[in-house]
Amino acid sequence: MKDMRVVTIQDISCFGQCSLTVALPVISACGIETVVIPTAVLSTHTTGFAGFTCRDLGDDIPAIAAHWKSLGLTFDAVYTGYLGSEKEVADVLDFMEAFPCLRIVDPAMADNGVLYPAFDEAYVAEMKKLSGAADILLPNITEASMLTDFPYKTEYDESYIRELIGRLHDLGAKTVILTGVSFREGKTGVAVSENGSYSYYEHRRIDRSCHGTGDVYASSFVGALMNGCDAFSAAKIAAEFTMECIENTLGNEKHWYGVKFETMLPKLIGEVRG
Ligand code: PXL
Repeated sequence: MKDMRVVTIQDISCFGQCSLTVALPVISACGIETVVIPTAVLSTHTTGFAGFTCRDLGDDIPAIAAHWKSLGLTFDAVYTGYLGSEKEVADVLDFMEAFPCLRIVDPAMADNGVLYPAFDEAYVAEMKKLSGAADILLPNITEASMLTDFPYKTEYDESYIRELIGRLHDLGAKTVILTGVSFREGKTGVAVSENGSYSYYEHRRIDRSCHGTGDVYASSFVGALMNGCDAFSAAKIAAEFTMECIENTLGNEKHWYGVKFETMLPKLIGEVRG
């Protein structure tokens, strides 16, 4: 297989096992060259810590892009996660236009019905544009409802999920991987919609909400996809890997801020490279 090169654009939360400190090791472990654009440096992530520092690096995105253009760099995919501001979201869209390749967007802006602390309506409006430009969009149900102005529900049936996905396609997203879709007690799963076909992968549900699982999911999805998996297989591998990482963290109350994914990497490598 051809060597693959992915550029991932998101913040680096120095402590907290999320964004770049997850994406870089996970995608690299999958055998993929992983290039990064850190959009901000934070002392920790923003959910659950008070007093975190944040140095915005958004102004560097156009400068980095211009330098890379002069070097003639190309990428097989661009994968975006948590971004700090509307301006950054717009700059990321410009980046995608300057470097044509597969566009994988994790809106990374909300969960459990609420926006992350740093964001507001203006951010959601800008994220709608980036999400609409995605070849592959990986939202959870909260993000999907905010992106489509469709009511957020915690209890729903398949017609609600299909409607939500349809609205994401109307926004412009080509393939939609909707995470955290649960139709019955003790189970959750991921709905995959591409080229007019809908499929659903159901797996066990662990009743503990963990920070950073969205990043573990999206990064392992990218790692699998770049190894030649189709979207459904990559969605399934990522779901199992994320479950294993959560199980690996259970019982360790001090580890509330992220998931212990590191010791699970050999299993992921076996799945995607096996
Ligand atoms: O995991 C998503 C994420 C990434 N980066 C920062 C965050 C969060 C979620 O809260 O705060 C800075």
